[in-house]
Amino acid sequence: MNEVLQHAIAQAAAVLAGASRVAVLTGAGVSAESGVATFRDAQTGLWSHFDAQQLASQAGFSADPGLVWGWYMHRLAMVEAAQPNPGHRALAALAGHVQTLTLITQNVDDLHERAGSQRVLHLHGHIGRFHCNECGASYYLRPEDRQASLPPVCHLCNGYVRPGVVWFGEMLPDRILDEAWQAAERCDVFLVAGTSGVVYPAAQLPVVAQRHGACVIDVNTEPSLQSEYADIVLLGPSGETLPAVLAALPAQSG
Ligand code: BJW
Ligand code: ZN
Repeated sequence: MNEVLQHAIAQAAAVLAGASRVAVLTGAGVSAESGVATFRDAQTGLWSHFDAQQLASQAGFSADPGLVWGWYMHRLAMVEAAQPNPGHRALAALAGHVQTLTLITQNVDDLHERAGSQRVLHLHGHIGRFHCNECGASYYLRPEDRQASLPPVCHLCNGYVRPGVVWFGEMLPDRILDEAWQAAERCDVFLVAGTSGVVYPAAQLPVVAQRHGACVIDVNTEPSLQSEYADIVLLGPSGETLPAVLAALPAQSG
């Protein structure tokens, strides 16, 4: 670990140790070390000819429901095979060091929960939940649906069943977004990890936090849109930098 990163880790630990309210926003990069492809890297192999932004949309689903269904089944299998990594575990443990920690994620996987985080605000939904695209009725996935060339059909309205995620152009779940917004407005420290920061309204949250006086920490393997304005930038994999921040917290904090 280089000196610049070590210094940034010490700075991050110092501000977290002095904070009562912490909000965390995670993105796909936090699950990358668990083997889940990041969103903008999700078009590997079989999927390399498709545009993820087009697949994750109502227009993409209408144009080719079987293609979009297959993409989600492929990604669901990837999530199910994955295990939480030290970054997820460090964030779960961080909750024990501060008075209030609000964990907000754009990820549709459940790796934060499996790492022990208690309540996770999923801005973009869940890849393992399903509902009818037309009438909203909930569905469980049957084993035979996984390999099917078309999505299952709703027995109430004949619409296609889709994953319970938020596509481009769709509204985020109201209450979850409100809660995330309030946490951003009220926190002392806003930690952003593993997100490119290109997707709104999630990308607005650290900006809101900083405008309300919070210290913004950005964790990413590459400079991101947040690192342009963050107060502290940790340039390195979250599975290494987040445990290092946790280890640098004074034992008596919280
Ligand atoms: C590591 C690492 C390691 C790698 N350690 N780091 C304002 C301005 C402009 C546009 C808009 C706006 N407001 C709304 C919009 C439109 C749109 C939008 O944002 N478009 C932009 C692309 C321009 N937003 C919406 O449509 C949202 N809805 C909405 O606003 O409704 C109201 C409305 C409707 C209509 C018109 C106007 C308003 C909905 C957004 C839903 C996003 N959904 C997706 C798909 C979910 C389902 C699925 O997974 O398939 O969510 S898109 C995709 O991007 C997914 C992700 O959650 C999201 C963010 O991606 P993320 O997590 O940042 O991943 P990557 O891959 O981009 O980045 C990974 C990062 O990790 C990289 O930086 C790496 O370097 C890093 N990394 N390894 C640390 N080990
Ligand atoms: Zn239906």
